[in-house]
Amino acid sequence: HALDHDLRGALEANEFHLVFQPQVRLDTTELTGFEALLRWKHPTRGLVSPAEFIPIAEENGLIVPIGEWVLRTACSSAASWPDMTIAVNLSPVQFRSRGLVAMVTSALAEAGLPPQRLELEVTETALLDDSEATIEILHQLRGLGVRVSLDDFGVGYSSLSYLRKFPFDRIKIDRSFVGTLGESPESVAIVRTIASLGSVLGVETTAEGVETIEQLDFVRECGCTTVQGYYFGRPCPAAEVGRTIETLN
Ligand code: G
Ligand code: G
Ligand code: MN
Ligand code: NA
Repeated sequence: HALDHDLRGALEANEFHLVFQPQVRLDTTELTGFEALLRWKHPTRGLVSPAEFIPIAEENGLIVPIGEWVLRTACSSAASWPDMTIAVNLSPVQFRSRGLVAMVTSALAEAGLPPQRLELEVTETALLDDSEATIEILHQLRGLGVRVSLDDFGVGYSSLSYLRKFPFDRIKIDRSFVGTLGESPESVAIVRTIASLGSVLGVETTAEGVETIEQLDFVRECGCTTVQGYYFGRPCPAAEVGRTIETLN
């Protein structure tokens, strides 16, 4: 794969950057923090979507150093913001690499970021294989004081059993459900049910991909606690975070 070859030099060549998407509380419409999302500016192809290059980086193992760069960069950016959380995605492959907990500890220390301000997003594919070992690492991460959320909830296989195996701080409802609320009674029922599940379990629920006022009103009425989506803001470069904070507060 051509991208495989090009990815190998991308970190060194400084071709990655992060963008940050706001997350907003539904009861007060206060900004609670941002999710860091990775972008790769390829020298000839231009922006390549993470949906395209992350699977390749997972395959060739580069996701480990790239993921470390993401975490360190995100923590150091967030350290200069007001008291808000920074959410960072972790690949399942990073859980299988040695030294994840030590790396997170060091990233927090180096950035001077209090652990409570870091939230790690894990998809259930991370928990699929070797789940005992992964759950143990999640407990160690939680032991550092960081928050842990279950990302893309509802699109995998046995989501519900993971809620019993580990006390996640947050469930992020996959944007495919929110995006189809207008045409799918199934999506309506699923979003309602996940929001109630979160409220019964005492776990925060974030509705992802909220783009319209109708979707916003619906997920609020369902009892979701936070939203993330184009309605409140697209992912923006670090330099624009300050303005986003001013606009939303
Ligand atoms: O930002 P965008 O919608 O293009 O992201 C596409 C996918 O890439 C999403 O599933 C998102 O979780 C994933 N992604 C974005 N940034 C990162 C990252 O830093 N690490 C990992 N592992 N996945 C990421
Ligand atoms: O899978 P994960 O939740 O980590 O990734 C979030 C992805 O969703 C990012 O790629 C981001 O660009 C995308 N995203 C965020 N908000 C919206 C939205 O309102 N609509 C759509 N279509 N995509 C969104
Ligand atoms: Mn995510
Ligand atoms: Na998601």
